[in-house]
Amino acid sequence: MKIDVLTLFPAMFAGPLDESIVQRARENGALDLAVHNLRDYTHDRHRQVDDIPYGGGAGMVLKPEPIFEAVRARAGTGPVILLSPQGERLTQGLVRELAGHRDFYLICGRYEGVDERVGAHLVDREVSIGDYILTGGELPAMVLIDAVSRLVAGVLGSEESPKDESFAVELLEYPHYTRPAVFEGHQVPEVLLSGHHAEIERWRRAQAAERTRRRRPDLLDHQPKS
Ligand code: 4FV
Repeated sequence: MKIDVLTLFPAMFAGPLDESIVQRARENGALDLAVHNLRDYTHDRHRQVDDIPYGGGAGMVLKPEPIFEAVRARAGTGPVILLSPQGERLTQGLVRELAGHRDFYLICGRYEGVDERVGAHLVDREVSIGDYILTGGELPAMVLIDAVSRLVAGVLGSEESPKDESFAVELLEYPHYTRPAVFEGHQVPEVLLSGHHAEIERWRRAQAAERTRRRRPDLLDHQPKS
């Protein structure tokens, strides 16, 4: 999986994507991450990437030219994605879809946002990680990269399994427990110590459904009526 990222702050990607699972995926070639500096696609001596908004108002807007030039210089053919609060919400379903591509290109906004012609004439999708305003699209891009990389073949080792986790069946996950069986007087549910795998499976499904009903009833709206 090849992922390209266009950003004004390439250094932000050093660190979060250099540890644990994502780092291992980059080392074993399952994931090829290329971070591009937007300023490298400017040609004036001030390396200008933003300008004042037409129609007035506070803040600055990222100019279209460097972004169009950067994307047009890419090698990949996968979807071009702009991270923005105006985008479709990132869900495990969308993560699964993106993990099916051989490559994709992420654009990180900054300041008040990017010129509207980027969304209208350059990108395939706009994606939001949630209804709140961040200082930039870099953290959303890292969230998306982390979520997608887990589903890329050869990324998760045996100790991690994307098999029956939350949202795979659009339900919240069942409770997890590990040793000790009693901690500060709090006992692990007997059924999990029973070794009866069918009963454990039944208990886990019931817990996942109950927890979803209580905490995220909205998720049940999307469930296919059985
Ligand atoms: C965001 C989000 C987000 C908006 C203005 C960057 C900021 C600044 N991106 N999901 N929520 N972006 O807040 O994706 O340009």
